[in-house]
Amino acid sequence: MTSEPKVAILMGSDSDWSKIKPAAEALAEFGVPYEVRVMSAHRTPEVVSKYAAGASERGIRVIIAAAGGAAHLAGVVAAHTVLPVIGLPVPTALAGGLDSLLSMVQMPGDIPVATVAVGMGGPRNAGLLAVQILALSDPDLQGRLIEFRRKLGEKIAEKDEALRRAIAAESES
Ligand code: RP5
Repeated sequence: MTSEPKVAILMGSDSDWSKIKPAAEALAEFGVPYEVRVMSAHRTPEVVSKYAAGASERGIRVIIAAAGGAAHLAGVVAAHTVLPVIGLPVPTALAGGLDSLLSMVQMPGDIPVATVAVGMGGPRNAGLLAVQILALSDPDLQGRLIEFRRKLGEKIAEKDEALRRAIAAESES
């Protein structure tokens, strides 16, 4: 993106990207500038601490941190900044990513990480949650979120109607 990034999407490995891309797509949908970086709490700990400590000064307002397995990235990032950190657990071969989820969600008191779902809507929700945080101080963005929810309501109402019609047609035949 060309304008200064407001959200950072960090991931422990480039192998995570294909699984977390919907986070970036949600940010793009709302026109929020973001940057994407690969850095690891275990393989490149100095890079992570330096990045997290300097993120606020660079204009980053929310950090999304994705990792799988022994998923410490979000916690380590949160330890080095007071910016809100959204933890995005990456699915793995072990019980669908339960290892990632538990590694990320069980933070000790005082250092919060707002962890979203592993798989399913998790990556998209990470992006949307970042948008909602930014919208607290951006009325335009808030308006776009309200419009998004309105359209969502319409879509669900259409699906409700279509399903009820299909069931009624089935029972008549
Ligand atoms: C974690 O280890 C990464 O976030 C990734 O989910 C997992 C495996 O990484 P690779 O071995 O594929 O690089 O740190």
